[in-house]
Amino acid sequence: MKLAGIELRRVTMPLVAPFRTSFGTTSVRDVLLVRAVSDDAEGWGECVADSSPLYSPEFTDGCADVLRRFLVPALLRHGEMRASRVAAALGAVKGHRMAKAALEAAVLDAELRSRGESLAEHLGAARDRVPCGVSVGIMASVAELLAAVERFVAQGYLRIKLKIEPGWDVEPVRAVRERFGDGLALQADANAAYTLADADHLARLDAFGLTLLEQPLPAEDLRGHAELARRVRTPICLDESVESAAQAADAIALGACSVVNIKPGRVGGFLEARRIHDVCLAHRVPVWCGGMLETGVGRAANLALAALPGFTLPGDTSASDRYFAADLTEPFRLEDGHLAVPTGPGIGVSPLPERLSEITTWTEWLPARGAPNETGDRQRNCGDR
Ligand code: SMG
Ligand code: MG
Repeated sequence: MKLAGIELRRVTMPLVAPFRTSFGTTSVRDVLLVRAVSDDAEGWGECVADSSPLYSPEFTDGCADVLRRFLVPALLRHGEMRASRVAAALGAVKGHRMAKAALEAAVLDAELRSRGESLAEHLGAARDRVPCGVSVGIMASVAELLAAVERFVAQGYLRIKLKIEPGWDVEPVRAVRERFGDGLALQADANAAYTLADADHLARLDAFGLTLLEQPLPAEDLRGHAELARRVRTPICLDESVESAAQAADAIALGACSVVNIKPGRVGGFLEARRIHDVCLAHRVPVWCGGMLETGVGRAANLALAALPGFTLPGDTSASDRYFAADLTEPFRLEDGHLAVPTGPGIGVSPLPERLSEITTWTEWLPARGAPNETGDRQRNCGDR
Protein backbone atom coordinates (compact mmCIF):
# COMPACT_ATOMS: atom_id res chain seq x y z
CA MET A 1 0.00 0.00 0.00
CA LYS A 2 1.32 3.43 -0.93
CA LEU A 3 0.42 6.10 1.62
CA ALA A 4 -0.38 9.61 0.39
CA GLY A 5 -0.18 10.98 3.91
CA ILE A 6 -1.41 10.93 7.47
CA GLU A 7 -3.89 13.35 9.02
CA LEU A 8 -3.87 14.11 12.74
CA ARG A 9 -7.11 15.47 14.11
CA ARG A 10 -8.33 16.54 17.57
CA VAL A 11 -11.96 16.22 18.55
CA THR A 12 -13.61 17.20 21.82
CA MET A 13 -16.40 15.09 23.25
CA PRO A 14 -18.03 15.71 26.65
CA LEU A 15 -18.91 12.60 28.67
CA VAL A 16 -22.51 12.18 29.83
CA ALA A 17 -21.18 12.13 33.40
CA PRO A 18 -17.73 12.70 34.93
CA PHE A 19 -15.78 9.44 35.36
CA ARG A 20 -13.68 9.31 38.53
CA THR A 21 -10.87 6.85 39.14
CA SER A 22 -8.16 6.62 41.81
CA PHE A 23 -5.96 8.90 39.67
CA GLY A 24 -8.38 11.61 38.57
CA THR A 25 -11.65 12.62 36.96
CA THR A 26 -12.41 12.79 33.25
CA SER A 27 -15.35 14.97 32.14
CA VAL A 28 -14.45 15.66 28.53
CA ARG A 29 -12.56 13.44 26.10
CA ASP A 30 -9.94 15.28 24.07
CA VAL A 31 -9.36 12.64 21.42
CA LEU A 32 -6.59 12.45 18.87
CA LEU A 33 -7.64 10.68 15.67
CA VAL A 34 -5.29 9.43 12.99
CA ARG A 35 -6.41 9.06 9.37
CA ALA A 36 -4.20 7.12 6.98
CA VAL A 37 -4.81 7.94 3.33
CA SER A 38 -3.62 5.57 0.61
CA ASP A 39 -4.20 5.47 -3.14
CA ASP A 40 -7.47 3.61 -2.83
CA ALA A 41 -8.66 3.78 0.78
CA GLU A 42 -8.51 5.68 4.03
CA GLY A 43 -8.37 4.25 7.52
CA TRP A 44 -9.01 5.52 11.03
CA GLY A 45 -7.21 5.02 14.31
CA GLU A 46 -8.06 6.46 17.72
CA CYS A 47 -5.37 7.41 20.21
CA VAL A 48 -6.59 6.47 23.69
CA ALA A 49 -4.33 8.81 25.66
CA ASP A 50 -6.02 11.17 28.10
CA SER A 51 -5.19 14.89 28.22
CA SER A 52 -3.04 14.36 31.36
CA PRO A 53 -0.38 11.68 31.93
CA LEU A 54 -2.12 10.09 34.94
CA TYR A 55 -3.15 6.62 33.75
CA SER A 56 0.22 6.19 32.02
CA PRO A 57 3.07 8.50 30.94
CA GLU A 58 1.31 9.28 27.65
CA PHE A 59 -1.02 12.25 27.10
CA THR A 60 -2.79 13.70 24.08
CA ASP A 61 -0.46 16.63 23.31
CA GLY A 62 2.56 14.39 23.76
CA CYS A 63 1.10 11.80 21.39
CA ALA A 64 0.36 14.44 18.74
CA ASP A 65 3.93 15.72 19.08
CA VAL A 66 5.66 12.34 18.85
CA LEU A 67 3.46 11.37 15.90
CA ARG A 68 4.18 14.58 14.02
CA ARG A 69 7.90 14.74 14.71
CA PHE A 70 8.98 11.11 14.82
CA LEU A 71 6.41 8.39 14.14
CA VAL A 72 4.68 9.65 11.01
CA PRO A 73 7.99 10.67 9.34
CA ALA A 74 9.43 7.21 10.19
CA LEU A 75 6.41 5.58 8.58
CA LEU A 76 6.27 7.80 5.49
CA ARG A 77 9.96 7.23 4.81
CA HIS A 78 8.93 3.85 3.41
CA GLY A 79 7.47 3.92 -0.08
CA GLU A 80 5.29 0.90 0.53
CA MET A 81 3.67 0.18 3.86
CA ARG A 82 1.48 -2.50 5.37
CA ALA A 83 0.10 -2.81 8.89
CA SER A 84 2.24 -5.83 9.77
CA ARG A 85 5.38 -3.70 9.16
CA VAL A 86 4.31 -0.59 11.08
CA ALA A 87 5.67 -1.71 14.47
CA ALA A 88 9.09 -2.44 12.96
CA ALA A 89 9.09 0.88 11.07
CA LEU A 90 8.43 2.71 14.36
CA GLY A 91 10.67 0.47 16.47
CA ALA A 92 13.56 2.93 16.85
CA VAL A 93 11.28 5.19 18.90
CA LYS A 94 11.08 3.88 22.47
CA GLY A 95 7.73 3.61 24.24
CA HIS A 96 4.87 5.88 23.08
CA ARG A 97 2.68 2.84 22.60
CA MET A 98 -0.63 4.70 22.51
CA ALA A 99 0.63 6.97 19.72
CA LYS A 100 2.06 3.98 17.82
CA ALA A 101 -1.15 1.99 18.28
CA ALA A 102 -3.27 4.77 16.75
CA LEU A 103 -1.00 4.98 13.71
CA GLU A 104 -0.93 1.21 13.23
CA ALA A 105 -4.71 1.05 13.61
CA ALA A 106 -5.21 3.68 10.89
CA VAL A 107 -2.89 1.86 8.47
CA LEU A 108 -4.51 -1.48 9.27
CA ASP A 109 -7.99 -0.05 8.72
CA ALA A 110 -6.97 1.45 5.35
CA GLU A 111 -5.36 -1.81 4.26
CA LEU A 112 -8.35 -3.93 5.25
CA ARG A 113 -10.83 -1.53 3.66
CA SER A 114 -8.92 -1.61 0.40
CA ARG A 115 -9.21 -5.38 0.27
CA GLY A 116 -12.74 -5.56 1.69
CA GLU A 117 -11.86 -7.59 4.80
CA SER A 118 -13.22 -6.86 8.27
CA LEU A 119 -10.88 -6.35 11.23
CA ALA A 120 -12.73 -9.10 13.11
CA GLU A 121 -12.09 -11.58 10.29
CA HIS A 122 -8.47 -10.46 10.03
CA LEU A 123 -7.79 -10.88 13.75
CA GLY A 124 -9.49 -14.28 13.91
CA ALA A 125 -12.82 -13.50 15.58
CA ALA A 126 -14.78 -16.47 16.88
CA ARG A 127 -18.14 -14.75 17.48
CA ASP A 128 -20.37 -12.07 16.02
CA ARG A 129 -21.32 -10.35 19.28
CA VAL A 130 -19.50 -9.82 22.56
CA PRO A 131 -20.74 -9.77 26.16
CA CYS A 132 -20.40 -6.36 27.77
CA GLY A 133 -19.64 -5.06 31.20
CA VAL A 134 -19.52 -1.51 32.46
CA SER A 135 -16.96 0.32 34.55
CA VAL A 136 -18.51 2.43 37.32
CA GLY A 137 -16.50 5.36 38.67
CA ILE A 138 -15.89 6.42 42.26
CA MET A 139 -18.93 8.35 43.53
CA ALA A 140 -19.64 10.87 46.24
CA SER A 141 -21.72 8.37 48.25
CA VAL A 142 -22.67 4.69 48.39
CA ALA A 143 -26.30 5.67 47.69
CA GLU A 144 -25.25 7.37 44.46
CA LEU A 145 -23.19 4.31 43.51
CA LEU A 146 -26.09 1.92 44.12
CA ALA A 147 -28.35 4.05 41.95
CA ALA A 148 -25.79 4.03 39.12
CA VAL A 149 -25.27 0.27 39.34
CA GLU A 150 -29.04 -0.23 39.40
CA ARG A 151 -29.38 1.67 36.11
CA PHE A 152 -26.62 -0.32 34.42
CA VAL A 153 -28.00 -3.66 35.63
CA ALA A 154 -31.44 -2.64 34.34
CA GLN A 155 -29.88 -1.84 30.95
CA GLY A 156 -28.60 -5.41 30.78
CA TYR A 157 -24.85 -5.11 31.42
CA LEU A 158 -23.49 -8.55 32.23
CA ARG A 159 -20.94 -7.48 34.81
CA ILE A 160 -20.11 -4.47 36.89
CA LYS A 161 -16.63 -3.15 37.56
CA LEU A 162 -16.22 -0.81 40.49
CA LYS A 163 -13.39 1.68 40.55
CA ILE A 164 -11.78 1.64 44.00
CA GLU A 165 -9.14 3.56 45.96
CA PRO A 166 -8.05 3.65 49.62
CA GLY A 167 -11.13 4.84 51.53
CA TRP A 168 -13.53 3.66 48.78
CA ASP A 169 -13.16 -0.10 48.58
CA VAL A 170 -14.61 -2.61 51.06
CA GLU A 171 -17.76 -0.59 51.85
CA PRO A 172 -18.92 0.14 48.28
CA VAL A 173 -18.10 -3.42 47.19
CA ARG A 174 -20.03 -4.84 50.15
CA ALA A 175 -22.99 -2.54 49.47
CA VAL A 176 -23.21 -3.54 45.80
CA ARG A 177 -22.85 -7.24 46.60
CA GLU A 178 -25.55 -7.06 49.29
CA ARG A 179 -27.99 -5.11 47.13
CA PHE A 180 -27.60 -7.10 43.90
CA GLY A 181 -26.83 -10.56 45.28
CA ASP A 182 -24.29 -13.25 44.46
CA GLY A 183 -25.55 -13.63 40.89
CA LEU A 184 -24.03 -10.31 39.80
CA ALA A 185 -20.60 -10.66 38.16
CA LEU A 186 -18.59 -8.04 40.03
CA GLN A 187 -14.97 -6.91 39.88
CA ALA A 188 -12.86 -4.00 41.14
CA ASP A 189 -10.14 -1.82 39.60
CA ALA A 190 -7.69 0.18 41.74
CA ASN A 191 -5.53 1.71 38.99
CA ALA A 192 -2.40 1.10 41.05
CA ALA A 193 -3.62 2.96 44.15
CA TYR A 194 -2.33 0.48 46.80
CA THR A 195 0.97 -0.95 48.01
CA LEU A 196 1.84 -4.39 49.27
CA ALA A 197 1.44 -3.01 52.81
CA ASP A 198 -2.32 -3.00 52.04
CA ALA A 199 -2.40 -6.77 51.42
CA ASP A 200 -4.40 -7.60 54.57
CA HIS A 201 -6.87 -4.84 53.81
CA LEU A 202 -7.30 -6.01 50.20
CA ALA A 203 -7.86 -9.57 51.49
CA ARG A 204 -11.09 -8.25 53.03
CA LEU A 205 -12.45 -8.07 49.46
CA ASP A 206 -12.22 -11.91 49.36
CA ALA A 207 -15.54 -12.03 51.21
CA PHE A 208 -17.44 -10.66 48.20
CA GLY A 209 -16.70 -13.22 45.49
CA LEU A 210 -15.18 -10.78 43.02
CA THR A 211 -14.29 -12.16 39.59
CA LEU A 212 -11.00 -10.32 39.84
CA LEU A 213 -9.10 -7.42 41.37
CA GLU A 214 -7.52 -5.28 38.64
CA GLN A 215 -4.15 -3.55 38.99
CA PRO A 216 -4.01 -3.05 42.75
CA LEU A 217 -0.30 -2.07 42.81
CA PRO A 218 1.97 0.19 40.73
CA ALA A 219 2.60 -0.87 37.13
CA GLU A 220 6.30 -1.74 37.70
CA ASP A 221 5.60 -3.92 40.74
CA LEU A 222 5.22 -7.39 39.23
CA ARG A 223 6.88 -9.03 42.24
CA GLY A 224 4.50 -7.23 44.58
CA HIS A 225 1.53 -8.47 42.55
CA ALA A 226 2.90 -12.03 42.75
CA GLU A 227 3.22 -11.73 46.54
CA LEU A 228 -0.24 -10.18 46.83
CA ALA A 229 -1.70 -12.98 44.69
CA ARG A 230 -0.44 -15.45 47.32
CA ARG A 231 -2.07 -13.45 50.12
CA VAL A 232 -5.56 -12.88 48.69
CA ARG A 233 -8.05 -15.33 47.21
CA THR A 234 -9.50 -12.89 44.65
CA PRO A 235 -7.79 -13.47 41.26
CA ILE A 236 -5.38 -10.67 40.35
CA CYS A 237 -5.79 -9.12 36.89
CA LEU A 238 -3.16 -6.81 35.37
CA ASP A 239 -3.87 -3.75 33.25
CA GLU A 240 -1.18 -1.01 33.45
CA SER A 241 1.60 -3.58 34.13
CA VAL A 242 1.28 -5.35 30.78
CA GLU A 243 2.54 -3.40 27.78
CA SER A 244 3.66 -6.29 25.54
CA ALA A 245 3.30 -10.01 24.97
CA ALA A 246 6.74 -10.52 26.56
CA GLN A 247 5.60 -8.70 29.71
CA ALA A 248 2.42 -10.76 29.78
CA ALA A 249 4.51 -13.94 29.63
CA ASP A 250 6.74 -12.66 32.47
CA ALA A 251 3.76 -11.69 34.63
CA ILE A 252 2.17 -15.10 34.17
CA ALA A 253 5.46 -16.94 34.86
CA LEU A 254 5.95 -14.91 38.07
CA GLY A 255 2.42 -15.61 39.26
CA ALA A 256 1.68 -11.86 39.23
CA CYS A 257 -1.71 -12.35 37.60
CA SER A 258 -4.21 -15.01 36.62
CA VAL A 259 -6.26 -12.74 34.30
CA VAL A 260 -5.18 -10.02 31.84
CA ASN A 261 -6.98 -6.89 30.68
CA ILE A 262 -5.98 -6.23 27.05
CA LYS A 263 -6.11 -2.69 25.66
CA PRO A 264 -4.65 -2.21 22.19
CA GLY A 265 -3.58 1.37 22.97
CA ARG A 266 -1.64 0.40 26.07
CA VAL A 267 0.31 -2.32 24.26
CA GLY A 268 1.18 -0.51 21.02
CA GLY A 269 -1.52 -1.83 18.71
CA PHE A 270 -4.01 -4.50 17.72
CA LEU A 271 -1.33 -6.85 16.43
CA GLU A 272 0.54 -6.87 19.77
CA ALA A 273 -2.84 -7.13 21.53
CA ARG A 274 -3.52 -10.29 19.54
CA ARG A 275 -0.10 -11.69 20.53
CA ILE A 276 -0.94 -11.09 24.20
CA HIS A 277 -4.22 -12.92 23.63
CA ASP A 278 -2.27 -15.81 22.09
CA VAL A 279 0.22 -15.98 24.98
CA CYS A 280 -2.60 -15.93 27.54
CA LEU A 281 -4.65 -18.51 25.66
CA ALA A 282 -1.63 -20.83 25.55
CA HIS A 283 -1.31 -20.47 29.35
CA ARG A 284 -5.08 -20.80 29.87
CA VAL A 285 -5.14 -17.30 31.35
CA PRO A 286 -8.50 -15.65 30.60
CA VAL A 287 -8.44 -12.20 29.02
CA TRP A 288 -10.96 -9.43 28.47
CA CYS A 289 -10.98 -6.22 26.49
CA GLY A 290 -10.42 -3.05 28.50
CA GLY A 291 -11.70 0.40 27.62
CA MET A 292 -10.30 3.93 27.51
CA LEU A 293 -13.54 5.86 27.05
CA GLU A 294 -13.23 5.42 23.29
CA THR A 295 -15.42 7.00 20.64
CA GLY A 296 -17.15 4.71 18.14
CA VAL A 297 -13.91 4.51 16.12
CA GLY A 298 -11.89 2.90 18.90
CA ARG A 299 -14.89 0.93 20.17
CA ALA A 300 -15.52 -0.70 16.79
CA ALA A 301 -11.95 -1.97 16.68
CA ASN A 302 -12.06 -3.15 20.31
CA LEU A 303 -15.17 -5.19 19.55
CA ALA A 304 -13.33 -7.00 16.76
CA LEU A 305 -10.55 -7.87 19.19
CA ALA A 306 -12.97 -8.89 21.94
CA ALA A 307 -14.47 -11.45 19.54
CA LEU A 308 -11.27 -13.59 19.66
CA PRO A 309 -11.65 -16.98 21.37
CA GLY A 310 -9.56 -16.22 24.48
CA PHE A 311 -11.71 -13.23 25.46
CA THR A 312 -13.87 -15.24 27.83
CA LEU A 313 -14.85 -12.47 30.26
CA PRO A 314 -17.14 -9.48 29.51
CA GLY A 315 -15.13 -6.38 28.57
CA ASP A 316 -15.28 -2.65 29.34
CA THR A 317 -16.82 -2.38 25.88
CA SER A 318 -19.98 -0.53 26.85
CA ALA A 319 -22.58 1.03 24.56
CA SER A 320 -22.10 4.54 23.12
CA ASP A 321 -24.75 6.06 25.40
CA ARG A 322 -22.75 5.08 28.50
CA TYR A 323 -20.19 7.68 27.40
CA PHE A 324 -21.62 10.24 25.00
CA ALA A 325 -24.93 11.92 24.20
CA ALA A 326 -23.82 11.76 20.55
CA ASP A 327 -21.04 9.42 19.42
CA LEU A 328 -18.67 10.14 16.55
CA THR A 329 -20.03 7.15 14.59
CA GLU A 330 -23.42 5.50 14.42
CA PRO A 331 -23.99 4.59 18.07
CA PHE A 332 -23.25 1.10 19.41
CA ARG A 333 -26.34 -0.16 21.22
CA LEU A 334 -26.54 -2.81 23.93
CA GLU A 335 -28.75 -5.75 23.00
CA ASP A 336 -29.29 -8.45 25.55
CA GLY A 337 -26.05 -7.41 27.29
CA HIS A 338 -24.03 -7.67 24.09
CA LEU A 339 -22.64 -5.42 21.36
CA ALA A 340 -22.53 -6.63 17.77
CA VAL A 341 -19.09 -7.03 16.20
CA PRO A 342 -18.92 -4.81 13.09
CA THR A 343 -18.84 -6.81 9.86
CA GLY A 344 -17.99 -4.18 7.23
CA PRO A 345 -14.50 -3.72 5.75
CA GLY A 346 -11.82 -2.58 8.23
CA ILE A 347 -13.25 -1.41 11.54
CA GLY A 348 -16.66 -1.38 9.84
CA VAL A 349 -17.68 2.14 10.87
CA SER A 350 -16.63 5.68 9.93
CA PRO A 351 -16.95 9.03 11.65
CA LEU A 352 -20.22 10.74 10.71
CA PRO A 353 -18.98 13.65 8.53
CA GLU A 354 -21.16 16.35 10.10
CA ARG A 355 -20.51 15.23 13.62
CA LEU A 356 -16.79 15.05 12.88
CA SER A 357 -16.55 18.58 11.56
CA GLU A 358 -18.74 19.89 14.40
CA ILE A 359 -16.39 18.59 17.11
CA THR A 360 -13.01 18.99 15.38
CA THR A 361 -10.79 21.56 17.05
CA TRP A 362 -7.62 21.09 15.00
CA THR A 363 -6.22 19.13 12.06
CA GLU A 364 -2.79 18.67 10.57
CA TRP A 365 -1.97 16.96 7.27
CA LEU A 366 1.41 15.23 7.01
CA PRO A 367 1.97 14.34 3.34
CA ALA A 368 4.23 11.59 2.04
CA ARG A 369 7.17 12.81 -0.02
CA GLY A 370 6.04 13.29 -3.60
CA ALA A 371 2.38 12.94 -2.68
CA PRO A 372 -0.13 15.40 -4.09
CA ASN A 373 -0.56 18.67 -2.18
CA GLU A 374 2.94 18.52 -0.77
CA THR A 375 3.76 22.15 -0.13
CA GLY A 376 6.80 21.89 2.05
CA ASP A 377 4.98 23.40 4.98
CA ARG A 378 2.44 21.64 7.09
CA GLN A 379 -1.12 22.66 7.35
CA ARG A 380 -2.24 23.72 10.79
CA ASN A 381 -5.64 25.18 11.40
CA CYS A 382 -8.47 25.32 13.83
CA GLY A 383 -10.85 22.74 12.49
CA ASP A 384 -12.00 22.21 8.97
CA ARG A 385 -15.32 23.99 9.28
O1 SMG B 1 -13.96 2.71 28.46
O2 SMG B 1 -15.55 2.12 29.82
C1 SMG B 1 -14.42 2.53 29.59
C2 SMG B 1 -13.53 2.84 30.77
C3 SMG B 1 -13.07 1.60 31.45
O3 SMG B 1 -12.33 1.72 33.68
C4 SMG B 1 -12.05 1.85 32.52
N1 SMG B 1 -10.81 2.21 32.11
O4 SMG B 1 -8.07 1.32 34.18
O5 SMG B 1 -9.39 0.11 33.08
C5 SMG B 1 -9.03 1.22 33.43
C6 SMG B 1 -9.74 2.48 33.00
C7 SMG B 1 -8.77 3.42 32.35
C8 SMG B 1 -9.36 4.67 31.82
S1 SMG B 1 -9.85 5.77 33.03
C9 SMG B 1 -10.03 7.30 32.29
MG1 MG C 1 -7.87 -0.78 34.61
